[in-house]
Amino acid sequence: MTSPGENLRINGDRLWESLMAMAEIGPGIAGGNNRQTLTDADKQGRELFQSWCEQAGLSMGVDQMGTMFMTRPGTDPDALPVYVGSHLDTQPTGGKYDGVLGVLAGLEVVRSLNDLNIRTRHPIVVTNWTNEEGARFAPAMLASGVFAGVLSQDYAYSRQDREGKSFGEELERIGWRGEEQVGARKMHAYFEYHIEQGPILEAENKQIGVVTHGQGLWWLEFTLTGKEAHTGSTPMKMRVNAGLAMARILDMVQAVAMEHQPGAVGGVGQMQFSPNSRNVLPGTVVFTVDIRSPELAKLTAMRERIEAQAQAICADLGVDYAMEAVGHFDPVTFDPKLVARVREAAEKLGYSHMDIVSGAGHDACWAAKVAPATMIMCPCVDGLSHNEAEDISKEWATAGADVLFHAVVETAGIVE
Ligand code: HGY
Ligand code: MN
Ligand code: MN
Repeated sequence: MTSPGENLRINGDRLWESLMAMAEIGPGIAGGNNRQTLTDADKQGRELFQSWCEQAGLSMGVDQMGTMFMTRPGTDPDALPVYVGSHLDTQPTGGKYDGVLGVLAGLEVVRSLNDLNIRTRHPIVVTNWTNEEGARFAPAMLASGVFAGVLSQDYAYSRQDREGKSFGEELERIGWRGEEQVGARKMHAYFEYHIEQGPILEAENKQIGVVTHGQGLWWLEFTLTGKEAHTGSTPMKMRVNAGLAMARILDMVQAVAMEHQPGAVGGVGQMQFSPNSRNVLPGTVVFTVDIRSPELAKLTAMRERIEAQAQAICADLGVDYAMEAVGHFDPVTFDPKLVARVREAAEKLGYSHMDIVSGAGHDACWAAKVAPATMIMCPCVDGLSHNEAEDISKEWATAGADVLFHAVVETAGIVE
């Protein structure tokens, strides 16, 4: 005798079609996506997602950070909702699946519940968090950080992109500043399904990542000030070379991360030279160091070492040094009960699985501060992400969404 919901499966073809349709919006130049937060492409993606949700009978709420909450009612009006979500915004050269898979798999869970005419006690809320990537407006996970009460809404609204446009202005411009107070919503539980964005699951030939923890992160933005001068006629001993200081800091960050192995990473993805002219030594160099570890002690030690050595490098070269932490969260332990539920769902469905620590940051890392939260992961080809060539199979996408379906429904409670 099977228990209710024993054989729940989502419609993998429908999920895949939705992923491909969303990928049409904000196309990249190499097969991926450039649907950066609060751009017209993001607006288009939101509208498409909203239309799909309304076709599935969901009602929409939007908070003052633009986060979209799409609700399927439960039978118990007093029961807190089960949230399931991720993000639709992408990197400038992002893939089709990072974030999008989790939002559209959440919608697929609702579509499948509708097909099967299943009612749940707790409502289910499919969520699209604003600005998870932090590519246009640092830090990453901005809206979920405000929702969790870690970042202020004023700070978030003040964040500027490289053209000097602010988050608040751009949110108004695309017409997605909602009325709801951010963080007023209370969650019974939060689930996020996401591609691994790393090589482990594929290498271990596992279909499901049971995510037990998320590594912690610092984003340290350095502003180094040298002296603009001619690259040809300025003698070497007269140079105040901010570019050289940056190069030595980058090399030092690599060394510090390698000294803290295993379980530590460090690098730089973004830098700006000014005036950025071929034959002018830079006046200023701005770049962000991204360091991460699942171990808080290692993360703290790396930050301290990098700050001390960067100051010494700049002093040695006569370069002026300033540093601002523009992103941070401690390592996260996801809710053991929900983690066990994900593991049991994978087991019951016959999917191979392994416990894993998330290398990337996710909105679940902030949601975990205000509710029991956990994640599910699927493999991605060569572990590649934040690259337009990011790729997954329909089978991988479907398996993880099936596990999400079981975990969400078991948490929301089926009503006979
Ligand atoms: O930076 C991160 O880990 C995420 O992709 N925003
Ligand atoms: Mn993501
Ligand atoms: Mn990402």
